[in-house]
Amino acid sequence: MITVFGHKNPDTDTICSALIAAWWLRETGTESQAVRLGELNKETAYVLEVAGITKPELLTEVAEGQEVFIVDTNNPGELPETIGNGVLRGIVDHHLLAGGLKTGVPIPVLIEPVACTATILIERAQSKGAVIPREYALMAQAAIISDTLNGTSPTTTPRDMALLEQLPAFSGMATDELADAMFAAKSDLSGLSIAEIVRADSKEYTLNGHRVLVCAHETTKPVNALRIREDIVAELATQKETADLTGAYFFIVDILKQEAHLLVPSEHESAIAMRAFDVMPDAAGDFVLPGIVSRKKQIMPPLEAAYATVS
Ligand SMILES: [Mn+2]
Repeated sequence: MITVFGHKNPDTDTICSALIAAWWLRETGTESQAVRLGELNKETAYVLEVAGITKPELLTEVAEGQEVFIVDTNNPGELPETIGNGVLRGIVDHHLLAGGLKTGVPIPVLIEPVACTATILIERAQSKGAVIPREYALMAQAAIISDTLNGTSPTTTPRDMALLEQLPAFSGMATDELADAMFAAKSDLSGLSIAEIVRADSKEYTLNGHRVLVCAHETTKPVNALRIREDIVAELATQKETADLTGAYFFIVDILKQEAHLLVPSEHESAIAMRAFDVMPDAAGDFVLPGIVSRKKQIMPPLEAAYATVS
């Protein structure tokens, strides 16, 4: 039995790709099951509901000798601390090679420069002649919509777009219709604590020896987050303190306007932001960054460059 999972703070690609990979492993004769490393966000919960798929079980630790297959990350920092107990059976991902994972034997590793892990998995299955079942087509379509912001993110490749055009024939749902519903679900902050909002789509990075938290809240209703701006800034300060981080950043990514609104908790982040994005803060101390929507492609490279000069 192979246990399949993606990264902590799971997003739609991580959950859907784990489910798709587990399905494909079963189709090819290997018993397998998808699990999750954290709570689902509202977008992902909506997608599973429409697909008619039960939420995967929560995995808190990897047991000694447990066979695992990893999707949508290859970074040990985004995996359970007990990952070393497991026997790694494969990786399918679309992120930078982080290093640090160890195996006792060679395993299949497939990391490709596309916008979404589900793209790689579905292409693989189709190349072996698979007809994608409705629910898996829908989850793949949703994962691509999520990771490409429905084709608008600069991470989008022709391979992702080709599937976005092809998958509705199998899922029975138009891409724009699915995207609108997903983004509405993701933009709804009701019932969430400030800590949940800040941590929902956050990743920790080590830049030139400095640990920083970079949160991306993708939304079609930026006003929902801007309304609680003060609380978010206070929560960033708390997270910095408790996790002993050098910096914490909260990017409100306006999917419709295609711009980011950056909230920061102190002078440190403000100075870094000015250097990284060559902008001045507004009256509230926030930064408006036109055209910035992708953490991977547009946020991390300039942040990394800015931290390169911080001792
Ligand atoms: Mn992904």
